[in-house]
Amino acid sequence: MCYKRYLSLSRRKISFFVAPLLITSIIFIIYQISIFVQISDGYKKANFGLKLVRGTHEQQARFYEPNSQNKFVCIRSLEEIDFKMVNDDYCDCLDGSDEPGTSACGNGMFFCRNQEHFPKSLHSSMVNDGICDCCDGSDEWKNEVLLHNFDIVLQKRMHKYHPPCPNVC
Ligand SMILES: [Ca+2]
Ligand SMILES: [Ca+2]
Repeated sequence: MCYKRYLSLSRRKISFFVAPLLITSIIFIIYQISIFVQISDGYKKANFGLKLVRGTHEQQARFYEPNSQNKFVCIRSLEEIDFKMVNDDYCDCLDGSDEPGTSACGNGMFFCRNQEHFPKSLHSSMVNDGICDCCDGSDEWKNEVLLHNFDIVLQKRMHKYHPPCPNVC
């Protein structure tokens, strides 16, 4: 009789402690799932929903959106130019930021995404120069073939390819 009473009492004690713990755990798990969903949505938007200007990094996307007057503000030199002058193959900004995807500016940089490999930045003079410098071939987007290309055996030996780029990383 005494043992049964003890058992009943300890079950009540256990349920007194377990029930809040269980409820807290469930709330914690739901909270974690909601955070995971928010992060994965943000990741999808950052990587797939964003239309990036050629030659730019995701973190630069906010600079490459037209302002309310449809202007582009040069990132460091701060001139305002028409947004259509971005990547028009003519250097308009003193800092070269309006031509991230061409070789027009002597001080520009081109960003290769090299998806699933290491991304890298190139000097803009390497854009469309007839040599695949990004391993995803994105720097040779014009696919211009030079008149005096090396044969493919020599290209493989030097690990330097001409367009169309074989996308070898
Ligand atoms: Ca321009
Ligand atoms: Ca190149």
